[in-house]
Amino acid sequence: MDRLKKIFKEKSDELKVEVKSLLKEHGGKKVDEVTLRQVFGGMRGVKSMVWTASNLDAEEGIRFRGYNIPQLREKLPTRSNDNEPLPEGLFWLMLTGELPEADDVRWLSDEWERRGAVPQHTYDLLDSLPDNTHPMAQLSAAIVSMESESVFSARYAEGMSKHDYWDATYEDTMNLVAKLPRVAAYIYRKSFYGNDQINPDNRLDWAGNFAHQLGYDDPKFRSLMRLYLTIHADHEGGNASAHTTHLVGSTLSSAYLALASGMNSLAGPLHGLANQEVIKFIFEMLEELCTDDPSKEQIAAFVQKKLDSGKVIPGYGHAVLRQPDPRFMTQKGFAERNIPDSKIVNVVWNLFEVVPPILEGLGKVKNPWPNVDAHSGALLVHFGLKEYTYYTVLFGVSRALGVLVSLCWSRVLGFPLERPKSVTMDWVREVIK
Ligand code: CMX
Repeated sequence: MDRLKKIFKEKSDELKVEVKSLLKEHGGKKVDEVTLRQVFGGMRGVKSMVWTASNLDAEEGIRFRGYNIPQLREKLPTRSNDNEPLPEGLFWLMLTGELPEADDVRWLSDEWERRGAVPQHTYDLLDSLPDNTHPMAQLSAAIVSMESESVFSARYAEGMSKHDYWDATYEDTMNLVAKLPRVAAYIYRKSFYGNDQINPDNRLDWAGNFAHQLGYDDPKFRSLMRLYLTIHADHEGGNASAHTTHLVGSTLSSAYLALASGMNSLAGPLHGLANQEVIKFIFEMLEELCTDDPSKEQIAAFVQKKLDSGKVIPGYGHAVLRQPDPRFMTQKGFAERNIPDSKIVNVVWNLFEVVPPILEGLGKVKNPWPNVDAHSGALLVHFGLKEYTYYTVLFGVSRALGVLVSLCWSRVLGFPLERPKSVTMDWVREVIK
């Protein structure tokens, strides 16, 4: 048993005992009430699942196993000559609850490198798709095609005991996370660089190697990728990509099928696809105004025009957060430290000043502040990655870390099939009488 799996097993054995006795003694305790507004309104705030890896507070933002993003930047191991955290470290923390040592993270980088080979049929499948297939559809298809490698599905077919589900899911998780950067980079080079593929450089870490395979060897871009793939990894369990992965995984679908479903959910414009929509919005604005340095008045007028035409302002608002997203602020900090004079980044900062009062003025938007997607595209454009239809794939590679860790926890704790209750309009009419 490898060192990470061993720690995970020990931690989960402890938690299993706690959950069992907790449910025995307090299983009937009421923890929530649900209003009709919540039933009609996308189940906002309804407490309905346990998510070990992270927790989202409306005011404070995300904490991973209790650590906020500034603390992660301080405490997670980094690569020499870089200050940004390695996503390997966050994966370790989310899975075990313990901060890893530099040696643990090196081991994990090597382990993912060892497991990273992608089956030829996945490349063949990607090559067979029409050129206009959106990169997120390609990612989803590629992940489904790799299901042929699923340890869980193979062992299940052989009659695996339910006590071993967690082990097979851990193996699938490690293999899938290891393969994702290779597959994602392949999609990028195939879609935008005539299928001119770049071989992995196995001396690099998971994120650095991903940047390299995309074709970007600027050390600052690698640094950005380490930070980017860390901060997008998890946002508790209720967001659409996490919840979808959780729901599909609860049927005992393999990690491959569950993650592909989560990626399909991330691909919607109200969720992860907002990162492409933000930069599209900015490009449209710059083109219409014939400038790369619009004034705040010009930005305000353009934003108002979009709202008047019945559109949302992408990158703004959130279903839970009620403050500027710390993930936005973290990316802003990266830009301030590394590329303070970037024109496109300055447009994002001006939008940050202009958009919130306009949204507040509508009187209905619960959170007028920027979310994670408001900043990421401008950083990528600055480094030359301008193909914005690809942006959500980067988000997806990162999000895989959190949702797959949580799938491991769901399997080890033996969470059952998820099956909430729906109601009819007749029931609603009856209940309000
Ligand atoms: N621009 C314009 N209107 C907005 C808005 C925005 N950015 N955010 C919310 N609103 C509107 C809603 O459309 C809704 O209008 P109606 O009552 O006319 O339908 C009203 O304000 C109330 O919505 P809310 O309760 O504040 O927000 P929700 O929890 O329903 O939705 C979200 C949250 C993110 C879908 C919404 O803010 C939005 O559409 N934002 C733009 C898309 C975006 O950036 N998504 C990425 C989120 C982060 C992520 O998952 O990656």
